[in-house]
Amino acid sequence: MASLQQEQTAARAGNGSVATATPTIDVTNPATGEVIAQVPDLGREQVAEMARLGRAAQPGWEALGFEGRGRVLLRMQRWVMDNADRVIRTIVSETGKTYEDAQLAEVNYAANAFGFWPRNAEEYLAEERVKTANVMLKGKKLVLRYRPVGLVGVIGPWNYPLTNGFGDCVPALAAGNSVLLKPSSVTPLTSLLLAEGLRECGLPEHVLQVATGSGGGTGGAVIDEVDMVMFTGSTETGKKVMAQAAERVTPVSLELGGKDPLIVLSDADLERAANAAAYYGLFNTGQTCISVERVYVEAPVYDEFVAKLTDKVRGLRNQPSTGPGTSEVGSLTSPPQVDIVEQHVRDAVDKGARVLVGGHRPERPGLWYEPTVLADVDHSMLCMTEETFGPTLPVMKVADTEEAVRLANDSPYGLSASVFSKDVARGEAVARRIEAGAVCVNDAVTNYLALELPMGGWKASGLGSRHGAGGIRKYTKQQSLLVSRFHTKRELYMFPYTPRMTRLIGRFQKLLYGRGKRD
Ligand code: TXE
Repeated sequence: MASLQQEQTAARAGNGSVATATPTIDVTNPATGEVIAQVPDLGREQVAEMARLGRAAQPGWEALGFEGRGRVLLRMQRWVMDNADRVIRTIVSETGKTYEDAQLAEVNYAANAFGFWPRNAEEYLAEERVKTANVMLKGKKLVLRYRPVGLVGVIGPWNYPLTNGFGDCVPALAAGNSVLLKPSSVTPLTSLLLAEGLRECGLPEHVLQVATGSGGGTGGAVIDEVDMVMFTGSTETGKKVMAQAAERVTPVSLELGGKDPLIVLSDADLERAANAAAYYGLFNTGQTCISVERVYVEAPVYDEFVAKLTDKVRGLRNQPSTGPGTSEVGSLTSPPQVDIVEQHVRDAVDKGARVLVGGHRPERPGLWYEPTVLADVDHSMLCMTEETFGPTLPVMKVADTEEAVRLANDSPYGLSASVFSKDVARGEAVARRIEAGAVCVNDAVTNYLALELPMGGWKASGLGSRHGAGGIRKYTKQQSLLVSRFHTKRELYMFPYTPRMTRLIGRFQKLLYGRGKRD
């Protein structure tokens, strides 16, 4: 059951307005099946009140400037490190992931983000003086500036409650916005704990509020209240979010599903490729938007690669993580995931795939599925075409590079991909042909750690991007200024129109645009 601190945090998330009548949602530890806390399931009126408070707090936060806001966020970087073990254990308790998955892909990311955004926000959002080649505007001052949108709504998923929910709040705050964060109803505790941390670090009241509750209910109410929506989740829900946001012409940034391919060329370092496939396919129990979801291997090295991969996956401990170094692959996090994984494996086997390791639900409480390698798969199978989001690695033999590229691109998704070859120039040439927002050569996933490098999906994988200049500018509205400093009382083209002036303007246009050799 909820600790006193959790109950208090939950109550405060609703600004103390959580009446006893507010319905609650159980939070379950998916590794054990035990209910560990309850949080309020906030309704429309409560979300509207939070939005009002967030809007009221925003101008004061913006007025602190980059330096004042940066001080709070940088203090939070230290807080995350000082409280790392507590944060990790909270994440592990509500996601079922391993200690290391929470440490590396969540705490590490958050600590980095709480330093990166305050250090770079000012430069990314600096006013720009713009020069124009248009002679009609000579002498005028042109400026591009960025203003915070006001109130940002962040709707987060359950696979990375810190990185992909809370992590998106950091650039929004650095830009001077207030934020309403709607964490997944499956994993709200991490967001509540981090919000508590930000308050301890001096974030003014109501600048960041956590609206716990259901997707369509609380999440839908958030969409209707905010000035911009950052959503991470499934493509199906992303479309609904986009449609609802369209009602008020609210901008959205969407990070959606993926079916990321890993290509092993015949000249690859097979040891590295197999280690990378095992790790980047199975860390976080395969529940990473950019995890390796399918593998294509050129025929001459297929058997050797599959043998290496199978060996590595067979040695993995798939059990509850009770502390550092106690398990490699944790439980799944969201209840429907086990059924999806089971369905994909069964479908593959029914159509002729071989299970080389794994392939079952272990007999224990909680949401478990064994790390699984599937060989002899093809594109008639769900495991190669639909997002599995679980601990499976389907490996397909391809005749050559052309077939690998064609199949890698044969997907409605285009989030990321990776290519392995000892010939890095060849690897890079293949990478450039993949239809995805990010492609790694002799690596996978790690592009996500470079906060300077934009990360966003093509096709059904999303809209907009995280990281880089675009990762903070999306939380702002652009304003262009034109200031006319030296001018006459009347421009020549202004009223009244006369035949002489119209002819003169025509001649002037020909002089400007009608001369010169073209080809
Ligand atoms: O996510 P949803 P689900 C994929 C993965 C998984 C599938 C479904 O394949 O099997 O999505 O997961 C909130 N208005 N990814 O159903 O529904 C919801 O409460 C507003 C990939 O659990 O997309 C949660 O906070 N909000 C992904 C968030 O949306 C709504 C990570 C995401 O939930 C809403 C997770 C609505 N109508 C799953 N309905 C990635 N890209 O990393 C739900 N929500």
